[in-house]
Amino acid sequence: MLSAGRRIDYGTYPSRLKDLRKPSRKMLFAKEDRMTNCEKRMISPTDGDTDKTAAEVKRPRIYFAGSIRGGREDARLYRRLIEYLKKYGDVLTEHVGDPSLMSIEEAETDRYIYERDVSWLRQSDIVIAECTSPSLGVGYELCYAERHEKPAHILYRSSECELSAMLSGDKYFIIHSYETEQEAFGIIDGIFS
Ligand code: 6IA
Repeated sequence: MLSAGRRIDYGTYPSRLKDLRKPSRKMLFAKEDRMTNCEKRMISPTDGDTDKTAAEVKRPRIYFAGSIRGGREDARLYRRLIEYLKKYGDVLTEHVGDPSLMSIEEAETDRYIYERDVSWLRQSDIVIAECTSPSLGVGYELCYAERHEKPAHILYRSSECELSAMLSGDKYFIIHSYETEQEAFGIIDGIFS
């Protein structure tokens, strides 16, 4: 029994008592219920993972990058690539494939978008970028991936564009040229198998 007024030194006390300081699962889920989907994605990889099976925890976190302000011609293709990528992991950036993104996200500030996307980049296990439509943001994300040693794959249609030398000349990037969507799916199978 602890005597009244005695201080508990959690550093040396048995781990069962240390656990009293941790939030219960009920508290974690109550907190998650109040969060938006974006905020849920921003919590650290360990938070809230308590109830996940080993298989779920192991699923790679995929950061898919595709042009937004650089041009939305391929938005529907991005969506199909993202759907296909879900076979292999959790795609953190599903919004990149949303054809109505330009109107939905109008309320979000650029600083919010930048900080959220960089947080996802840090949490990701692999970056896959579709680079047919040139985009400053995608170039930035690829450079970030390299600096943080995330495997980074670039897919592009060589018949429609010429990749920047800053990408094609950088040996860090794994570059895949494709022409048809089926070929792109085959490349994704190859990346994850
Ligand atoms: O320079 P770009 O806009 O093309 O850059 C595209 C890349 O930056 C994508 O791979 C995204 O991960 C990221 N990015 C740029 N803008 C956004 C955004 N909202 N939302 C999420 N990710 C973004 C912009 C909305 C606005 C046009 C209304």
